[in-house]
Amino acid sequence: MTNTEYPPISEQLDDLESARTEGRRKMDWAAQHMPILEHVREEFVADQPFEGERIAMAMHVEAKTAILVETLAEGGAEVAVTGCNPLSTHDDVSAALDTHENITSYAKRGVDDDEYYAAIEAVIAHEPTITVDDGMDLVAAIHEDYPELIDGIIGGAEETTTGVHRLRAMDDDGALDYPVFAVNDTPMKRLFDNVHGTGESSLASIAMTTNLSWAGKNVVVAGYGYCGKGVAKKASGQNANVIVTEVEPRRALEAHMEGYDVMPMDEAAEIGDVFLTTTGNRDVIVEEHFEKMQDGVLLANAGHFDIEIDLEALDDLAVDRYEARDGVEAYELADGRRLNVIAEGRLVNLAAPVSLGHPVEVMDQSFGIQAVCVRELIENGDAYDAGVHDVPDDLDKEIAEIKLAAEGVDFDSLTDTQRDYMGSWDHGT
Ligand code: RBV
Repeated sequence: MTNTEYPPISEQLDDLESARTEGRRKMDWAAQHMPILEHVREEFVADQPFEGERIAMAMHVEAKTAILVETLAEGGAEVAVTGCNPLSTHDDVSAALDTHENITSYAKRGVDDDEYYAAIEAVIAHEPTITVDDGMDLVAAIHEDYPELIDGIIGGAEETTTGVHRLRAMDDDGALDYPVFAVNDTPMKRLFDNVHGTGESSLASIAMTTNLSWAGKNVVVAGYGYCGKGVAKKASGQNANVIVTEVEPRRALEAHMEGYDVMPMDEAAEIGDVFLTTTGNRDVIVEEHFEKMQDGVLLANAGHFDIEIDLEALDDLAVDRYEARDGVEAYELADGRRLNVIAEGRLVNLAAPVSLGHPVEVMDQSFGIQAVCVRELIENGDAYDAGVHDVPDDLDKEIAEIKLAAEGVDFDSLTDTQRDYMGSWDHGT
C-alpha cells in the first residue's frame, strides 16, 4: 500500500558502528541537561502508557529530539521517525536511534526532495496511531495520500509556528480530519523556544559559520513575532544596531517602543549588514532588495521553510556563485557586489554545517510538552474533535513545575483568601 522501499539509516551508512557511538555520545550529553524529559521518562517507563501504539514523527533528528523519541519508545510505543528539513539531521544520532528495538529512523542529512518524501512515506507505512510533526509534513501527506489511515489515528501534535499556521488553514477549510495539539502556541514552548531558542541558536550559527562579529553591525530582523523578538533582543545584546521590518502595525509599534529602528525592507536593504528573516511568509527579501544591498552582506533565514529569501531571483542576478566558506554561498553580481547566503536560506539554526539547533534547556521544555501531549491523546483522545487544539493549561503548568523543581526554584501559591478574591467581582473601591 505505502512506500516501504526506503531503507532505515542503518542500511545507508558506511561506518555504522562509529556513527552509532558518536550519536549516542551526543544524546548522552543532551540527556544530562534535560531534567523534564528525564522526569517524564521515569513515569513512562513505569506506566507504559504507549503500549501497542505506533508513533510517527517528522522532526529535526539531532540529539535532543532523539531523547524525545527514546522517551516515547520507552513508554512502550513503536516509533518511526524521519527528518523535517533536508539539512538538519545528524546521521550519527539517527543511526544511534535506529539501534533501539522500538525505533526505526529514516532520517538522513542532505536528502533531495524525492528521498525526503520517500522517507516520510516509509514512516507513514508503519500505520501510525499518533503523529508528531514539526512543520506539518506528516499530517499533509497522510491527508493527501493515505486518508484510509485517518480512522486509526487518535491525534497528533505540532511543534512549530509554520506547522500550526498550516494546520489552522487546513482546519478553516474543514480539511483536518483528526485532532492536533498546537504545541507551538503554548506558553512553555513559545515564550522560551521561539524567543530564546531562536534568538540564541540563529545568532550562534551565523557567528560560527562566518567567524564575524555582531558588534557594530546593522542587523535587519524581518518579522517581530516571537522568533523575531528573540533574535532582535539577542542581537541587540551583542551590541548590534537592530532594524526591524514588519507588516503588522502593533508589532511594528512594539518594536519601535522597544527602541529598534523600524522601516520598510526597501530602506533597510540599503543599510543592513546582516539580514535575518523570521516571518514564516514567502518573498520577504526579493530582487528589488538585492539590487540595493551593500557588498558583503549576510543573508540568513530563521523561518521554518526556505521561502523567505528569493534565491532564484538572486541566482538570476548573479554572474558568479561560489562557496565562500562551509555553509556560505557567495552570489557575485555584475557590479562586483557579493551577497552571502548562509545555509542555502534554510532554517539557519539547524541547517548550517556547524548548527546544533536550539539550546538543550529550551528543547527540554518544548519536548516535555510534546511528551505530555502524546500522553493526553492516549488518555483522553476521545475528548478531542478533529481540528487544532490548544495544549491544556494544566499540562503546560505541569511542565513548568517540573522545570522549576529541577532548577531548585521555589515559588509562592495563593492563599484561600487570595483565591476567593480573584474569583469575586463585588469588591470595589
Ligand atoms: N527546533 N528543534 C531544534 N531539535 O535542535 N531546534 C529548534 C532541535 C524546533 C523548534 O521548536 C522550532 O519550532 C522548529 O524547530 C522549527 O522547525
